[in-house]
Amino acid sequence: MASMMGPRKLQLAASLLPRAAMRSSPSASIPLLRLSGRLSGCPSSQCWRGTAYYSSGPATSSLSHAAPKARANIEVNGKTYATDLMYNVPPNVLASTSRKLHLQKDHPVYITRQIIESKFPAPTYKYHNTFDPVVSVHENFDSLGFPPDHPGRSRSDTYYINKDTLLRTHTSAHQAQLFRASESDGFLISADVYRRDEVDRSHYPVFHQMEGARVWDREKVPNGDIVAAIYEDLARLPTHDVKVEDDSPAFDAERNPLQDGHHSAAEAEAVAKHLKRSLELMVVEIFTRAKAAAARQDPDFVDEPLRVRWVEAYFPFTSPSWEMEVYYQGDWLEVLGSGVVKQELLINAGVPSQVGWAFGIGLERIAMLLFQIPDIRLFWSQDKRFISQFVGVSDDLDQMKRFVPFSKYPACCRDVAFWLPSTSSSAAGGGTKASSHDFHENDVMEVIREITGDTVEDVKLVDSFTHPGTGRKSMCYRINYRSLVKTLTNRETNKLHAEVLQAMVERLGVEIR
Ligand code: FA5
Ligand code: MG
Repeated sequence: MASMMGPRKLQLAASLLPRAAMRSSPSASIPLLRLSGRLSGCPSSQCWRGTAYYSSGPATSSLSHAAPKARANIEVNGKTYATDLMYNVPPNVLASTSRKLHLQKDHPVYITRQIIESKFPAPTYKYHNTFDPVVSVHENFDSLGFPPDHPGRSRSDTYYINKDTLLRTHTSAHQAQLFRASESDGFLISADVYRRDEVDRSHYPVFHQMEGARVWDREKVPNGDIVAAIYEDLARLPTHDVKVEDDSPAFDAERNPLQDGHHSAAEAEAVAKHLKRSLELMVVEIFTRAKAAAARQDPDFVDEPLRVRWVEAYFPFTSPSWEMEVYYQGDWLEVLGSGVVKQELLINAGVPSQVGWAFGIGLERIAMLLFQIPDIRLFWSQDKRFISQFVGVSDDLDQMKRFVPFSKYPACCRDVAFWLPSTSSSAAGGGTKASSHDFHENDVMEVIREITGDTVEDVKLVDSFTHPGTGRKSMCYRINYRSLVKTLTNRETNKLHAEVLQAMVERLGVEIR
């Protein structure tokens, strides 16, 4: 999935998880399976895909082979929507719209939201936790200044209900409406968001984000002095003693520009300082709680100092922009995107005299760190062994404990090698230019998710080449089958894999090798 920013490499999965979780156990021996053409064990070094990227090419409007069968009407949260040829929401994703993990008391996503909310107190910040996941293309993209050819708009990245309506890909989709309503100086939104994406332990087609924003009004602050008003508010925020690395200048004319004609340098700098301190206080709270939980469970726990840094970023709806990264088990992990709100957004929302900041953070990503949860599929588990570990925490955050993994079941790897339809080229994975009959890696991921539910831990491209004579492209993906709830027999794995192969032939038009 395209991140909601510009064409930059994403820093993902590998840095996210406890080291132990990144080691897969060697797979059981695998009998020969006729259909797959290729078999292999699953050496641990190959079973983890640490990075993902998306093509920075134009969005494609082609209708992929992977489109679920069109249905005239669908229902989401009690409302009916008419579908059209853009419809591409598979049943399992549609069903997730009713789960709302961020509203389930004692769920780790709920607890993470609670901790973040505690650092952005009412009434300055008003909380919005029940916005509908179905939004317009305008809300999700246009209102935020996404260019028409931004890859995030494509059907290979985004779940469309119809040409004008989609499942929100980020909580920023609600920024404009809240700026327009102007009910409070600040707001927090938590919500489920949807992205067509790869399959691995840190990606799921549904995850949760929290959006925050804070504005000041030139017409309401004393003497119209925004800078003085912001510094006064900054002085009221607590301080912290975590060392934060922040080498970049407040703005940079080329890389991270000030909004000329809208903000003075002093204003942008004041907004940035308030934004950064507010978010640092939040992350300090999260990690202080995570360490306290670890120390309660493990008397030998060694407390390492928290390291946080700010790096320049790009989003169509903020400038200058930054990401916060946290040093975690040997790697820098991106936890949030943020910046000074684009003035066009505030002008279009009818509040031109306001100036402010906004941020967006991934709740699962934080919850995985907070509770040491090794696999994102677990958040969706209704298994008592998962849910029971968090009971009572919402009412008393000091009871928080790290997740104790229940037994891990063996993995079974199967490869699927295939020729692409001769008219296709590939986008993502292969990284070549998209054609009108686009093959996209996300289509493979989605077929696998639809057929196997949550029994696949990850899928990765292990080989691709173009035949020198025919020019046809071959790809090979390794599917790592591992149930969260039981040991899969070879027979069960083979049956699932055969169904995956059949669906790929039927839906993607590939030819199995
Ligand atoms: C956004 O979604 C922007 N809307 C954030 C923003 C809001 C910027 C307001 C400026 C102002 P991005 O795609 O990078 O940006 O996602 C933001 C955060 O969501 C990431 O830092 C990460 O914590 C989380 N996130 C993104 N993709 C995933 C994923 N596939 N799985 C888990 N968490 C994710
Ligand atoms: Mg990002």
